[in-house]
Order: sequence, then structure tokens, then C-alpha cells
Amino acid sequence: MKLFPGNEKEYQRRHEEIWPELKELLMDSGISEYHIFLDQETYTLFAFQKVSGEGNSQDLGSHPVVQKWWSYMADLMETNSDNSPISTELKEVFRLI
Ligand code: RM4
Repeated sequence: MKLFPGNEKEYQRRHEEIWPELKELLMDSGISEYHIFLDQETYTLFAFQKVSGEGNSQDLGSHPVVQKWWSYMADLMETNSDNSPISTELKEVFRLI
């Protein structure tokens, strides 16, 4: 995902105050760990999730809470016309578990 420059603090603040209903939805959807990292030079956001199934947070776009959250976050980051974050699936090239 991509942050608009100058929004780092606000992005982190909003996530520190994540809505309980969104947190509950993410965890109930099988996401046991969710980390987002920021490349402070390119404003690229890298999200990593441990999931119990095949889906991830970006597959929850039909849920009203996620739609409301995406709309809330849209002023800080690059989004599609439906306010979903523009994101790119990355290819895993190494795994040590
Ligand atoms: C991110 C983005 C993701 C959402 C997390 C909680 O900024 O909106 O789609 O899953 O927040």
C-alpha cells in the first residue's frame, strides 16, 4: 500500500486507535497476527498477516465495517475508486519456518 507523504503520524495514530469492531472482525476472520511496516523513504506500506485460512484483510471489502474504515483512511493513502487501498500482492521468495 502507499501513504501520501506527511501522513505517517496520523496513519500510525489511527491504527493505534483501531476500532474494536474492526479488530474483532479481523481476528474472527482468522487473522491471528497483523503487522504493517512503513518504508519512510518511499511511503510504501508493507502488511504481513498470519492467517488460518486462504483469505486476508483485503478480502473483507464487502463488510460494512471495512468499507467505513477504508473511507476513513482514504485521505491518508492511495486508494481505488471504492476507497480500498491500492495494494500489490508480493511473491514470496524465501521462507524459514
Ligand atoms: C490499513 C488498510 C487495511 C486494513 C488495516 C487495518 O490501513 O486500511 O485494508 O486492513 O488498515
